[in-house]
Amino acid sequence: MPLISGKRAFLELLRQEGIEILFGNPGTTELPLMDALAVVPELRYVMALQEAAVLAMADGYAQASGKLAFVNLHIAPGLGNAMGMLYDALKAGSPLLITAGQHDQSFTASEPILWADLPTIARPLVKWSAEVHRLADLPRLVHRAAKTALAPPTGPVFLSLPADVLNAEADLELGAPTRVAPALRGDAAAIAAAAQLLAAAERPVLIAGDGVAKSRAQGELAALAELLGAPVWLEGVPSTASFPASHPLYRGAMTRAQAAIREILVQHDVLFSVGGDLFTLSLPSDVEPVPAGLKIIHLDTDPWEIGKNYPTEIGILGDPKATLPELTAAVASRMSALQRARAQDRLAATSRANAAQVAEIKARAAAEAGKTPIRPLALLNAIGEALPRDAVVIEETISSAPGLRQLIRSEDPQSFFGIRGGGIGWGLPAAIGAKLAQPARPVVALVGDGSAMYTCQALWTAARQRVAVTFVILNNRSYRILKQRTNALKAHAAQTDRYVAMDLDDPPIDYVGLARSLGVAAERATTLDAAIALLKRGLGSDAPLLIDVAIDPAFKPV
Ligand SMILES: Cc1ncc(C[n+]2csc(CCOP(=O)(O)OP(=O)(O)O)c2C)c(N)n1
Ligand SMILES: [Mg+2]
Repeated sequence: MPLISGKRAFLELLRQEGIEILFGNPGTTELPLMDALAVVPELRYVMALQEAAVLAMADGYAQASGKLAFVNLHIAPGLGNAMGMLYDALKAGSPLLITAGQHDQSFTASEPILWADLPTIARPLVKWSAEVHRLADLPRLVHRAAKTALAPPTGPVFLSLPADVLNAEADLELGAPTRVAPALRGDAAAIAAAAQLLAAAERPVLIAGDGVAKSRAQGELAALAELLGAPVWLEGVPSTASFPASHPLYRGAMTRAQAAIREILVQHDVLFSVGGDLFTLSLPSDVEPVPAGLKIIHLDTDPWEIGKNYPTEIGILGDPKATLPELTAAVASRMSALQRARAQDRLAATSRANAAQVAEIKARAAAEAGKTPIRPLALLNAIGEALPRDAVVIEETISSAPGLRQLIRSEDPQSFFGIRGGGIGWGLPAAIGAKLAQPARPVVALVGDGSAMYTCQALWTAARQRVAVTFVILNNRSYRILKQRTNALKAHAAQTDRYVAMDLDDPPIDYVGLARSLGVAAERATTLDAAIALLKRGLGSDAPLLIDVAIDPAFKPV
């Protein structure tokens, strides 16, 4: 073996692991890596100007590609800046290999500037967190990190890279990547028991979690849903298109309010969750969302999610795509002619309910289409009608979201990604990552004005890297969701009509000027027609475009 430096070995290990893009923001402790990159032009460095933007960009790339994404951050403050977006990536189960430069180990006892114990900072938000102490360990730890991020349930991992490890030279055996085969088929006895319960169910309901899109199991889930005539809800804060929105059994996203969840579930006798979080709630309530007597079956790649909150009759550890066909066949073989006839009745009834719901939302959107300022529902409807079939939508619309999962197409499993963790600022950079992952598809980001300001630096990266995303800012000049929620408290703010720290109108933020200053073309739209004309221009362009859409700031229920 010839001598190799740690920094060159590290880049070679990344190439072995299939990494093509490095998302990062450099500082002194990353200079060994930046130096090595000078002679490895095949690895593309995508720089973002704040670490929150770096991390969410890599998250969007990982989710939209299904592949491992690589991040390099600048020691303690860089990792700190990335933590909010790391939380979102953890909740989305994004396979990220996150690294940060660390000081030379001979030096850290003196507590030099920027130093902190990095693995301890990252640990609560990653699957595995470690520091590489010797060059000899580098190959083993990089391969372990990549393997761990991609092993089901997928998620972020963290490695701290001291400068002395990267600068050292050694005869190094680089080893090779390992992958845990993901298509785990669930336990046969449990599948048989689940089939028994589902075949006999009189009013079954299905929940499609993000795990369905991740395992590309939409078709397999649809086959079961059609056999059972069961409505399919997306999980409470869905970040993917886990069930095609055009399917007659599609019911949209489950709510986050206990009483509303209960209202849905009391209509059913068996609930089958495929990879869904039961339930992603928003505020405490005395109402128990799961009615007594509802039998729960749960299939998931993550044993933690099975029976996490509610006793579960049958818990199956397995991959949806690998497991559902066997389950569906077992259900089919157990259903009597009468049960099949009842399932067909349910299918027809649910299809009617679904069609009526979509028609009702579309009618409301049409009634609002002529109003000024632009109503969010009318905007969503117009965008939904204008988007091409192959569009990829990145969603962070916050209070403008109601109706979105009915009005915006989300068909194939890579057509839609939404903010999963709730830490805002994700959308702009995630859209850039998604477009880097899927360059052939048009990518549209729908982002609230408040959310956009957390990571607006990401626009510079879109310009710099020529990433043709169309950014639509839903600009109500406020944190409207917080006003809605404060108003609903029916207390001081509602009585005095004072909403502290929720307005973005004085001074108003000039998103057009902001985008242009970062190299991204931008226009403001105050009518629906202008917004849609600009959207079409963006979709047809090979450069990024930001559209600042003035939408209605009204927040009180009418
Ligand atoms: C990192 C982070 N900081 C603060 C919040 C609290 N928060 C939730 S929604 C919101 C306002 C969102 O405003 P905008 O994007 O304009 O959407 P709108 O409510 O107006 O529809 C804030 C500040 C959060 N969720 N995450
Ligand atoms: Mg807003």
